[in-house]
Amino acid sequence: SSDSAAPDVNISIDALIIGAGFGGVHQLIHLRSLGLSTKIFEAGSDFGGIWYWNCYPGARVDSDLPIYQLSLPSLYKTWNYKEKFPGWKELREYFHHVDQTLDLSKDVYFNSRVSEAEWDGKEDRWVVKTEDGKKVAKARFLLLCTGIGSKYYIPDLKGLSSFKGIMHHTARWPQEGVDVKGKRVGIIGTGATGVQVIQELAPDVGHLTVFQRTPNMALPMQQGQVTAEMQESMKAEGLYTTFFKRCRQTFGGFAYDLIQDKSALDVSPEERRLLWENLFEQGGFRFWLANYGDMFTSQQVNDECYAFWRDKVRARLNDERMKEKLAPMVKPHPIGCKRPSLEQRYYEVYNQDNVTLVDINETPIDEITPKGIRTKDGTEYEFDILVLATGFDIVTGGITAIKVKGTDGEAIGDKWKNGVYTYLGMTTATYPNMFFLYGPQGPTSFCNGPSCAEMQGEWIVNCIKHMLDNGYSRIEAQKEAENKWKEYVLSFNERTLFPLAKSWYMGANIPGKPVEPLNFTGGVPFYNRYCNGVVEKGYEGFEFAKEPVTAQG
Ligand code: NA7
Repeated sequence: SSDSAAPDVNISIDALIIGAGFGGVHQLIHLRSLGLSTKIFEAGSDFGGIWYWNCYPGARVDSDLPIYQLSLPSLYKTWNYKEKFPGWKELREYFHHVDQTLDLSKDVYFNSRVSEAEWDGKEDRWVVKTEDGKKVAKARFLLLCTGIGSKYYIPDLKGLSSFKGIMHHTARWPQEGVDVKGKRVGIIGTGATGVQVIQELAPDVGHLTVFQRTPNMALPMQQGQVTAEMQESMKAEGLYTTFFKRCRQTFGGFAYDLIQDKSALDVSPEERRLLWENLFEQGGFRFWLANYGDMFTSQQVNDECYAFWRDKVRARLNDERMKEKLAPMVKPHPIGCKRPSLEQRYYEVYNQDNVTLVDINETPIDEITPKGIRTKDGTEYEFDILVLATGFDIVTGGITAIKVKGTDGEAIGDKWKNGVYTYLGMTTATYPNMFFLYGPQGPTSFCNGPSCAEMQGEWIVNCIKHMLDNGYSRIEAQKEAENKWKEYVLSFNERTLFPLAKSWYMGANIPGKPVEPLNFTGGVPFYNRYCNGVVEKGYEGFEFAKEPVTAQG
């Protein structure tokens, strides 16, 4: 018999981490080194974070070798990737390597989705509970390492539950896979995920119908196989440490950087063109994050970048209608201001006879039927499988999905209902001893994941060390400090073209979500300098205490 009132696990520890992806794993490793008793509650049944959940066909990281890994020598010295841009299976193997090397599993509770956390001001402790009521942790520090994509989003489409075929959101793709061979497949969404699924499935399916709302300005990935020998010789030459260091100096935390010392318009059209050809040839995010920086601030430069991209794409398409749908003559939004996907054979898919592209601006989806999708013009498309690649309540959704209650008992989702407030993108006022990695108002969404997890993670670990060294039991961000940070985030963003695109960067992908910049768009070096400056000024904007407030009163 089960007693639902008594939790199976009831622990009292120094630090509780939510999430076992890059952020959570980094925190576990380093908080353990500080001598803190630390545990992770992870919703999935394995390590990997987004690479646990995102196991849809073609799921793959957009960061190229060797930077998509932690920079700890004990980890990278004993690990080699097989692909330049590794897929989800290889990334899971990487996490198993990290686990085996550093013996992490013993501190992780899997299948443990956290539903609430409450601050206990009498003891300066967080009380954290899992959804099933089976686990409770009392911890001095709470680390939210829930990533940007832990809360997936399904639009409220009429008749959705009536569909009789197989239907999955990409973030909940069955771990064992789905047989698509020869099937009629429909897919809604052409974001980073949609592009990957479409190019992966197209060769195998019977017929593929893509429902597109906004064309993705996808860039050439230039995928490749990589050998262990090549990686070992890079390590022997000390190149890995150079790469890891470089990632902290560049706008996007990648090994390449924006050109900031001149405008694209300062050089001749020929010189610009040569650079762009080169960026395309090298692939990855280079056309986005190694381009002229004023692509993000000048419409004229952005127009030229768009025209270059558009002509490249059109040259790969046979059909005039497809050209106009996938790479319109008139730019629908500034290029680079919605997240570009990296593609391998995406555009060639649309030259296949068994592929249909439905522009839902032209013919909106009317309803989901038992057999498929009916559009407003009366056409019914029939499917065996329906794929929802409709994205996430991104950046904030993973945090607000948990009922985190701070000093005034307010849930964080309520505090952020009309807009996000954080200090440095890592803390928020009235939530003492709570830190988040990869959260809103940080540089995360333009940043190579592990680089960002390490930069923010180290700042947090050093902050906690500062508290231990000084005998503090509590740290709290001040309201004025978070207001100032918000102004800073807004002022950077206002100087860019980002507000002109209806994107998840602006919270605009979820109906009803406040439209505001969810990221710090000043880039990694600015961000690091600011955060380090706060430390140099004695943790300016934070208040510390040595005992619980109530005990003092
Ligand atoms: P995204 O980038 O948010 O893409 C979601 C896609 O779904 C996008 O093409 C949307 O069109 C489309 N969408 C969303 N709602 C609807 C409705 N109601 N009807 C039709 N189409 C819709 O999510 P991804 O999973 O691709 O990528 C998420 C990020 O995770 C990625 O950028 C990486 O950083 C990692 P829209 O463009 O809004 O017109």
